[in-house]
Amino acid sequence: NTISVIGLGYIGLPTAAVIASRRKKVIGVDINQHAVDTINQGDIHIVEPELDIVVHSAVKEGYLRATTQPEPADAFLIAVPTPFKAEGGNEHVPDLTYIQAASKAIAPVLKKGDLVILESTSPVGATEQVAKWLAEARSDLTFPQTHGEDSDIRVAHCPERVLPGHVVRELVENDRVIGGMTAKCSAAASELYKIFVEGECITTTARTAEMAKLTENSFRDVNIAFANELSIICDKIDISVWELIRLANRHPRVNILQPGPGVGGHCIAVDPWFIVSETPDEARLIRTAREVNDSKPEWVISKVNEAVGKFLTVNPEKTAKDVTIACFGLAFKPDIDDLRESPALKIANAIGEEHAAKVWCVEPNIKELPVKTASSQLILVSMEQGLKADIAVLLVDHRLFKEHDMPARNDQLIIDTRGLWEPMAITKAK
Ligand code: SAJ
Repeated sequence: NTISVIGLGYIGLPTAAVIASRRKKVIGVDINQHAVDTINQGDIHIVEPELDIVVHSAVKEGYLRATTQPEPADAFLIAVPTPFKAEGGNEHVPDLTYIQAASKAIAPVLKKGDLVILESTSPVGATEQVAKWLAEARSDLTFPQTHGEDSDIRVAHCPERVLPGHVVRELVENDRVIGGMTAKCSAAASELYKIFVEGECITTTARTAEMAKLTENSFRDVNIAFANELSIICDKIDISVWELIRLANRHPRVNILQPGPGVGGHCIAVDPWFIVSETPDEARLIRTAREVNDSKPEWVISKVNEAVGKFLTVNPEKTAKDVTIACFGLAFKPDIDDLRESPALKIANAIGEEHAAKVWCVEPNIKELPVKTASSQLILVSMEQGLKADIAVLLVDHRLFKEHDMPARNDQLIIDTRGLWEPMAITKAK
């Protein structure tokens, strides 16, 4: 049996490699020639712990091969991005362009008996839409929406749920929700996942599986928004939010998450919008949570501006340009190198623009700043130099920062969005 994985990114590549490690023949397909070439050399084009070893041996042993053109296989796993787009006055409409392109690309090579699984996080109804696109392209085959259990092709949704940074382990250990368009579709998909999943495979309908994934990420978003809102309230009334959360979490039924500079990444800040876009009048809490989390970077930036003002009052001989500001962390979460959709990067860029001065950035997980997304005002500096800044802005709770205490200095202002160094957002006001 040959399995084809369409989309060799943060989800598709690890999935392809883990299946190949179980001695199954895997054909990876991606439109990015560079990614394909890199993988065929046994290397990887993304950063994810342990992934390099798994890909290297899968390619060397001949179980994994990448190509830009889909080839016949027995099962197809679609793992392409689903961003959102603005449309008709709505800012956050799911964009299924990549899923549509992937469906059209595999349609010509489908044959009777094949299984197609959509893994990409999708709005409710997307799996049925995939089946429709496939049917439009292949009138010689039958599909579940018209032929039910007797269809030639089986179609299912099985959302990925792995945590970036722990993908290789979570792919194997996590339970999987499998939503087939019919019971036979679910059974066929379960059989495939059992090749490598040690967690449970639980079957449901395609629509419920789609909603389950959106619900998981919305649950987290709403809970992070609660923590972020608390941090803003506490700052206003002079209470340490970190101590407060520690105390409240001593209650046996309370488990508050951690505030931060905002919510980043490509999942939690996106997926709740798929629910809001479908049911705008009903999804009130989910929408508000998104707005709370999306506005947190703005709040942190205003705190930095306040600190600059304070610093200049105490040091009237200086101008805004002389104030040195250091940002600790640029990634979207701790101990990864991923700067995409990162609130920390957004904040650092804004500081550079507003103060027209160089911003020192301490980011131990990267060697250079991406020219496309990082403002030219940002410069990477060592931890040691960062600690010398007039204003220190802690944005990501990287291991390195947890291990370093902030040396006590009374001429320095600290804005700690993660609660590592100081109990409140701004302390040490002189
Ligand atoms: N964050 C906080 N406070 C917290 C927890 C997280 O501010 O207490 C922030 C992080 O700093 C980051 C953002 O939220 O900016 C998201 O980080 P995350 O670690 O919560 O999640 P992701 O985006 O890396 O991965 C999530 C996971 N979903 C859930 O935990 C419900 C993962 O299992 C999904 O597979 C992934 O989304 C996805 O691909 O959908």
